[in-house]
Amino acid sequence: MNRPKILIIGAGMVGSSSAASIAGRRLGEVFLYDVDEGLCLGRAMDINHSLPTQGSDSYTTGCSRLEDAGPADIIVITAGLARKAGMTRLDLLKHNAAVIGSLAPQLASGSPEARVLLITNPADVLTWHLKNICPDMRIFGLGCSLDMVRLRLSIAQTARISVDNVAAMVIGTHDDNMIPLMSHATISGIPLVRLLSTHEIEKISTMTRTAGSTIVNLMKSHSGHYAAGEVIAQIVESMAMDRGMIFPLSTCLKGEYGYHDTCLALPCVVDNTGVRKVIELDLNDQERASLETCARTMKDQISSLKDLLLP
Ligand code: 2OP
Repeated sequence: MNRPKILIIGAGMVGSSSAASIAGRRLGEVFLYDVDEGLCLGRAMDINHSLPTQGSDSYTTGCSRLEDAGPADIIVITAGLARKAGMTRLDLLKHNAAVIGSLAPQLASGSPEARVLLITNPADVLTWHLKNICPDMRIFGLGCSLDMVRLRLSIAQTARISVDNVAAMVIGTHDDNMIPLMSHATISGIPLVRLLSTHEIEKISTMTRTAGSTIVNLMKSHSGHYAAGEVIAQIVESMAMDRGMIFPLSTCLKGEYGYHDTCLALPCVVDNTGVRKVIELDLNDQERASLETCARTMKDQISSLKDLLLP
């Protein structure tokens, strides 16, 4: 990809944090779209003012009409309501499904070749929704990528080891059912189970699952955005620079792990084609059962979505 055009949809906190991090990493030409013209123009100006200190000339252009951005190589969708205290991600489904549905035709006609990363919650079922409307587009969701970073951090802090030496994976769905794969986590190749106690490992797993809700409950009317922005920028970097990094993105499965016509977060190799491959892990019986719980939850969410979409 030659200096890709990266379109961020939604200039809220997650969208603008992502745009700032993508521009700071010099990944391409950034467009920040929002229906609120003042918001996207102001955020773009603020982001651009930060770039000289980072040696970056990946300028951000604010736009309130999607057509002004032109065809994009990479699209990040953050538009929609964010979670507030007391809300589940599913509470957002009705409103955000309508937002995604209204964007879909313009994305399909304006940027049919784009790799589309969907962030808006509930992200797994909305990934299914968008892929269902635009089956020929390369669409995937954030999945458990943010949760994976939270897990790595928690392991590093507990073991008092640099996070650079921690490898860990979270799969399933970006909700309370997510599966931190503690049996697969390693520190410099040494299985975590040999370095930390069962109690410590259970505590890390719980902290990972509850981190997003903890932030929302602390801030009441806001959810986290700094970490999401950085993780999104890293995924975009893997596409823009063809790095082949591995993230647990949510993709619509075609038989992987035995599932069809549903979206689950599983380890994906991300390169300039988008998701090159879903990696099949050897799961133990408990992990397999937990993945089945995620799959059942997704099935219910897809049914709820279909009911909502009935005329
Ligand atoms: C998070 O996990 C709100 O889903 C978002 O922080």
